Amino acid sequence: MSASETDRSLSPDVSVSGGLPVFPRGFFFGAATASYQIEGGAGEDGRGPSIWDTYCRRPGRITGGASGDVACDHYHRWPEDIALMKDLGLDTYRFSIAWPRIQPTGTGPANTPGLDFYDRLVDALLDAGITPAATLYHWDLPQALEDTGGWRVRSTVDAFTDYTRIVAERLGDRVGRWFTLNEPFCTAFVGHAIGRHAPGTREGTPALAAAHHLLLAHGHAARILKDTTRGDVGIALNPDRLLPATHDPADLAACARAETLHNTIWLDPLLAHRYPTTETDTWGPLIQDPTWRHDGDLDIITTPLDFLGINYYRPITIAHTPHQDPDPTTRTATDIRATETWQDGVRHTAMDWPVVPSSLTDLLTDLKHRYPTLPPIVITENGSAEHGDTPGPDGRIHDTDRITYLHTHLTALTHAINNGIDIRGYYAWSLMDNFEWAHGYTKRFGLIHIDYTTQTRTPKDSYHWYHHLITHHHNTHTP
Ligand code: IFM
Repeated sequence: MSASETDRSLSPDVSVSGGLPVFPRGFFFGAATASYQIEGGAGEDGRGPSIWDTYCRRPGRITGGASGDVACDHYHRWPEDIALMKDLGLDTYRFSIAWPRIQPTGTGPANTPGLDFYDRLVDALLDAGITPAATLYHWDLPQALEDTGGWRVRSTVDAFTDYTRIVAERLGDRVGRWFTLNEPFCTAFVGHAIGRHAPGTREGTPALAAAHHLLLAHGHAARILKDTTRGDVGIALNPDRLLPATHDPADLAACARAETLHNTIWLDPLLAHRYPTTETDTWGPLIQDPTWRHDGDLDIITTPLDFLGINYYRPITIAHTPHQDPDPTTRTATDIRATETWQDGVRHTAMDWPVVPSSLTDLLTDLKHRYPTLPPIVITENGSAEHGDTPGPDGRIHDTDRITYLHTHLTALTHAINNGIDIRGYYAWSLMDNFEWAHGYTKRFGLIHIDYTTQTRTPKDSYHWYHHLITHHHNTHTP
């Protein structure tokens, strides 16, 4: 780990100085990306197809018919990208490893050129003084595993365990921080119930089985990483701050069901060795015979975490609605008589997401109350997609809305630290504009602008602001 990360004795005395939020000594700053969103090089060096390659080819699924075939061409331009990270002053960089580069069909021997790519990346990050932080799974499942049942079946847990061993053996001496999975909520429910992400299906019980297998895969991987590598181990979840649309009992009950779907189905097994007692209320017949849960699974899932990663963007307001599908046996896992509604009176980003920084403080404070065993927190993603994010006549990108978003959310984080929550670091999403899943390239989250025609990288004003914040932080704590 970099020198700035070695002192873990965080002082609770946090304040604001010179207009910038001030963080405790030892707090680290990073930026995050994910393999399919930036790498490109889709057919190179033996990489196999992933479910996202398949999904992107289905007509009408991705805005503009886009795919991650080329994306930001990071697979070839990574030296330039690391130079930009170094100039930015990052303490740490969170990237994800593409499973289909390591095992093109999801099982079998390692594909050496794929491993070599991440080996070079990790070494170059360390040379630049940046701690590598690797996510094992950010949604690009090898297509061959989907063909045999994907996350719905237990054999995919075994495959993930083998994949973890391969990566741990090659990179385990140098990666400083591991994330097993990114946002399993999205994999299980956006992928298998809403159908807006790969594999793009609308299922009921199988989506719940996928949720369980993801947790189990996490537990097995966490054990391997803890036993065989030098890095800290965690998972990146996206727990949501859910607010009832009104105080009407129907909206309150809908919000409670959404809590199970978004939050407790993940957090209860991980942190409290239990499944939520509200599952039957939420899913009815879909959950009543969970044959995919075996004795002993919770013991594996509850493997202690060195930290919990939290991806946070916005609060979600929930209102009661009737079921979309009246037949309980065919309804999807997200058809729980609850729907997201528009939040009036606040700014919305280009994703139409409400901007409410205080809900980050509230979310973290609430988690601490609910889970006394809450491990140290790392904010693994936070940022905003904004309109008009293109170079002006002066060649610069004056993304003041993004700066305000980052500034206010980082300030909200200092409030959570002041509330006694142990928060160790922050990764901005994202280092650069990239492939925003079903939105294709139409939503830009980056600190660095990408011209997708020329692949020119242009740091936005938010990049310079973040550089200033990081420099200020390190200067504040220089002995
Ligand atoms: O781009 C995504 C990322 O892959 C996962 N978390 C949310 C981001 C913004 O939608």
